Amino acid sequence: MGGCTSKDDKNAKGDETTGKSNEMVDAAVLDKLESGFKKLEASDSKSLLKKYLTREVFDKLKTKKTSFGSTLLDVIQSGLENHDSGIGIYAPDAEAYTVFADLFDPIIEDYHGGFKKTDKHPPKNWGDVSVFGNLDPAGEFVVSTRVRCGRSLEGYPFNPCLTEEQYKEMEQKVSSTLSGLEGELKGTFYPLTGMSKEVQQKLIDDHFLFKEGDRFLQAANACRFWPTGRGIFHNDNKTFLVWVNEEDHLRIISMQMGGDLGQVYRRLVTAVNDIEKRLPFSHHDRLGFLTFCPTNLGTTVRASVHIKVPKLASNKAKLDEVASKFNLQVRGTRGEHTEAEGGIYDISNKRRMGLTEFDAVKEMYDGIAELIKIEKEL
Ligand code: ADP
Ligand code: DAR
Repeated sequence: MGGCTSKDDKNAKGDETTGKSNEMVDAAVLDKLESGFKKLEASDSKSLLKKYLTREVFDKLKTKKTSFGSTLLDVIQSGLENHDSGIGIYAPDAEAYTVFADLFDPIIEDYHGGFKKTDKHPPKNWGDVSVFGNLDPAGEFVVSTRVRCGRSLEGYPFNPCLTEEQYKEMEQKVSSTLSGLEGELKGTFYPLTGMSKEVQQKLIDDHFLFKEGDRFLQAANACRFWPTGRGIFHNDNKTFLVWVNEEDHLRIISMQMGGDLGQVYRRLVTAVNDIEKRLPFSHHDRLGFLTFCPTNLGTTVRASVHIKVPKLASNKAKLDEVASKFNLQVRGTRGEHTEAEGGIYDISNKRRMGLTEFDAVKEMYDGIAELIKIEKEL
């Protein structure tokens, strides 16, 4: 149940200055919220939604709406339907971060290692791109390296509030912009509409394309009109890719086999700087670059390796414990909410806010180097 209305209705629905709708939250939404809240409270969910959605916060926020018409239900329905969520909330539009700040701020502080509601994310800073070398020159542990960031197009809300027309408009805007990229970044846009299931599955299996039917995104109303407006741009050797309208408007990705984080990082920085000259991105003075999920705000950067550390991984709890000491997050081979296949783990920086792009990648670089050192000593 998406509460969003198109921006054009904003004048009828919301106040231009406060960004809040003066329309009441309807009874059906309030009923759904109340029953979902009670079920979550009674569950053994470990989500940050459960941890921070107290009865007091719930009662304070349940009658609020953004100028897009987004309600608390639009924010929390994924976590209400998936008690195994890690986080459980998404922002249906950028204003939600302000209107529902009493819930977003403690979750942001918890996830990003202490980014308080009074903190301000630092300006974009890619740092000295020559600093990072190869994490594993001998190729003993690291299978492949990837660095990605998310970007939202200015003037468009997030998935739950997008109209079918907007999806088509964004796809057209992005694909024509990316067609102007030169050199190593030169490539082709492939719409998901019309892509054969075989080609799609091969791209997913090779870790180039996002998986389909993510239940967390579906429950967040992020998959409406699928596959309209969705697609992937990539260069010939698939070391530079851009996802269009999966979870975020854009995921800009650099990746290659082996452990040369320096080359991967330099490629990403060149690409983002180039695209940024052609497309205006949504940026918030305090939260940094805006994304659908609060875990990706700020730098939006996730730098990861596909890595085999068989001794450390013989005890998964130990691997998680050691990784978290270096602010690293362990995922399965196919990414979030998946298991390792053939002993390959996706390990990346966890923090994305309250530090620069350079710092986020350095945290991964230093942490992975430590993991490899520990693995060698076992
Ligand atoms: P993200 O949110 O960064 O896109 P996901 O967890 O959704 O991450 O993973 C997206 C895809 O990227 C998955 O197929 C995953 O296997 C792949 N991936 C992540 N890191 C690497 C890596 N270092 N090498 C190869 N593929 C990777
Ligand atoms: N389904 C969400 C995912 C949280 C972080 N990952 C993102 N945004 N892809 C959860 O709460 O588990």
